[in-house]
Amino acid sequence: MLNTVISSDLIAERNAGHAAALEDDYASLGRKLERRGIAIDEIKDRAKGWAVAVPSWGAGRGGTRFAKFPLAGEPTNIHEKLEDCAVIQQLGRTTPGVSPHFPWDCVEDYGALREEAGSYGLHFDAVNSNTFQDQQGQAQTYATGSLSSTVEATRQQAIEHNIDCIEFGKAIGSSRLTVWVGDGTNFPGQQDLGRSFDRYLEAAAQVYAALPDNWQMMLEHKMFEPAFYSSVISDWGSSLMAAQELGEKCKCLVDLGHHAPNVNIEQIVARLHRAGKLGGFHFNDSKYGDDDLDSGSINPHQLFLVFNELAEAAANQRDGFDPAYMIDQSHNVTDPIESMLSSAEAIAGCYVRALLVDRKALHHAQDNNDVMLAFRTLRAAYDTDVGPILAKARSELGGAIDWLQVYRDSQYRQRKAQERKAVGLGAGIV
Ligand SMILES: [Mn+2]
Repeated sequence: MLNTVISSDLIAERNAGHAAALEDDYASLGRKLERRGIAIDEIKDRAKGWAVAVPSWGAGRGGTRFAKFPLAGEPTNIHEKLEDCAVIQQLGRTTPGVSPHFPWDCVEDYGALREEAGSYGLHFDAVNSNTFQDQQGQAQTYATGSLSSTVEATRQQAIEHNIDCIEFGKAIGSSRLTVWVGDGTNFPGQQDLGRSFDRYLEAAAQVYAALPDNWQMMLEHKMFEPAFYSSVISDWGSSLMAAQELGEKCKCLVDLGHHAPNVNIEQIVARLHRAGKLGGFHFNDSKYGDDDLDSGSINPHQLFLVFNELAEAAANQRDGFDPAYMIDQSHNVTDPIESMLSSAEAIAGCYVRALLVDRKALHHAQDNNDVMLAFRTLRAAYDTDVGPILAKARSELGGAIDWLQVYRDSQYRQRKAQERKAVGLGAGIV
């Protein structure tokens, strides 16, 4: 029996109030799709199988380097984060995976933590290492670099931390390690751009060597921040070079916010797939830089185009095509549970829209250089309101048709504000 955090009766009761309208909308959309040769139930069933992981750190309020405004009742440890992730999964039914972060989520007993997640119907996804900040009592500082540090002892400390993360991950049932380093420089001349990459590769190879056979190492690139002149793994080119050099089990992770403005991310996705190196995603959205805004809140069309490339990739698979999908965003002004439910829905919506693309017609138009027909074929899928498909999939899995209504009616956050200890003020964004 699963530990349900939100009353199943409340979900069923609220769903009953929306059932007739949903059936009407679903039937109407079904007729529309049928005219396009698409069986709506098949799409809905695929939506039911879709999943995107949530980050444990996303359950708390984010912040900027200026300030963080805490939320009453936000989680203060991994156990409370899991409880919040359980709410997201119970209402939305697309987020059974939780991606932990170490040392933030370190515990004494990882076997027990795995069971705790399982009691909510959750499992652990990729584990994330942290060599971008110093911890209490740490021997070496990461102030001027970690895996690429000029100091041998610092590189060694960063290697050992990543290997520890693999061990924690093994105990909680994970099989992927995501490595993002904040290494870089703020001044021209501060470090040699070539030699810092060499040092990174040499250290990362030692982490790679510790990977179990069935594991994958995902390299996350980021153009800037915390370094503002140069970053060691700054772009998909550096990431691909490193992944190719490290070996077969190493792939690239695409965080949507970690590119220069206006970069064609969907093309990067296609290129990485071509190289057999598309490891996974961190979904979020941005307007100016790495703003870590909610997925699909600014540019839903770009998100759809990424999923269109993923649909093409799935149809033209290369060795080991199995990207890890995860949300990675900073919820500075919303309740993180609401943001992640909204984001998971936006992401699933783009996945479903990509399934609706008439690929035969698209490829035919492309091959014949019928530009407008190719564009309109793609746009027809994007313009389709897939809300009824997502709501139907959710409700059939026991989730909430109107998750925002049920969440607010449950008074979950207000209850947690009474039970949980207050979070301190401070800055912090990842
Ligand atoms: Mn990320």
